[in-house]
Amino acid sequence: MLLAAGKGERLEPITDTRPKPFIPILGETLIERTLRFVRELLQNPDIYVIIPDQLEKSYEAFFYKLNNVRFVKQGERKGTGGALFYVPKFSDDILIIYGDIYTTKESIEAVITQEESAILGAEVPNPGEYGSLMIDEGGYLRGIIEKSQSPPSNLINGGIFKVTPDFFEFVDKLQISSRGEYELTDALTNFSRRNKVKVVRTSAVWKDVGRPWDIIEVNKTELNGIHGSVMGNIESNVMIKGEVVIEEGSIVRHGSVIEGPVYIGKNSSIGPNAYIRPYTVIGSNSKIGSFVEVKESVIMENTKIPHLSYVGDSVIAEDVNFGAGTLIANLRFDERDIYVNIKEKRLNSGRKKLGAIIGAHVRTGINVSILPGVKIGSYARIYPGAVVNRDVRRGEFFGL
Ligand code: TTP
Repeated sequence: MLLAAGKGERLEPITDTRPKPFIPILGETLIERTLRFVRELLQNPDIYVIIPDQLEKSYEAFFYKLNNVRFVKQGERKGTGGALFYVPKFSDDILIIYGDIYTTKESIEAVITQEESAILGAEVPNPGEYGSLMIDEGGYLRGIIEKSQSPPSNLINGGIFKVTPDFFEFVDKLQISSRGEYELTDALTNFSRRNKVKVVRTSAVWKDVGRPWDIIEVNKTELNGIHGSVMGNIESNVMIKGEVVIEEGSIVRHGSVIEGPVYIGKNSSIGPNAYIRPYTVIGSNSKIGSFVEVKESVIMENTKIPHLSYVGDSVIAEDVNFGAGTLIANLRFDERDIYVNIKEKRLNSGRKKLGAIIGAHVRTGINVSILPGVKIGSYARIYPGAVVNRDVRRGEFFGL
């Protein structure tokens, strides 16, 4: 059972046009990657994907492309526990996975292969920011404490659980929490008082993809594991160094330099004379044109950056078009950490290098400059020559 009905507000403007689990991880999406692991680990599982009740057209297009899954719409009851009110009752064990978790296949396997109910405990340096796990001497769950100043362990709720069908009795009894949601973790805490829930510890890579720069980081992790393979067409006088994947139908035109690890999706065009630096992911049907430099960025499908641009440490959603000479700054003069506005708060990204977060269908005119940590809402238009020094709202015409 995959939970995919969250709002993903912290990931806006990227989640304005795509559900959070459809964040690209190289050529796949987060949810496709998890589904692939589950199908490799279990024989013919029944897979339920919990999706929002009201689906925008752009969301429908993503969800309904998933094959061999059953969709369950989450009605009005909010929260991770709220999602479970809408699923049918089962008589088998149930594996529940949050749709926004990036981890290894081995972490999922470690939960699945437990004889008894189990929860993944992910080791993180900052457990107080998550639901931290109270664990007894035998290694069993005693409870989950949300966002505690003195977390009981450095293991947190890893968003992967295996439970017996009677877990749903505890879901049915859920009360609304102080933050106005029905919390799956409350049901688990109550379930763990009557049932043994093994804590499966993992120190493997684990991340909930919640903030825009997480998109860069999880892709970076994935890129560290790739083996180069070139299926596309490479013109003469192109230099490719390190591990670079270039999918079918793509072309790298003469004079371009690609320094891996880099992933280039299907039917994209690079160059002539483009410079693609490490930890770049370019989606399918995109174009990176002449004298364009891209570094440590995730550029989604159908996006065109055709002439004379610099893109560093940025996330650019689908169907964006940059005017010639659009430049993204990724470093402050004082070299301090870059902050980003997230749900009305200014959050430290922890990165000294961070460019822009640009929503789908944005158009920039020629010679636009975009400052570090800026978010540009989907469908916005940026007037030629503008200096984008603040966040731009969805559909706004900036710089006139
Ligand atoms: P969260 O990350 O807690 O919530 P969210 O996805 O709404 O993100 P944000 O805080 O940025 O708005 O959700 C954890 C997982 O549970 C995630 O995969 C989405 C899923 N979920 C539901 O299916 N239904 C819900 O009502 C909520 C809140 C989350």
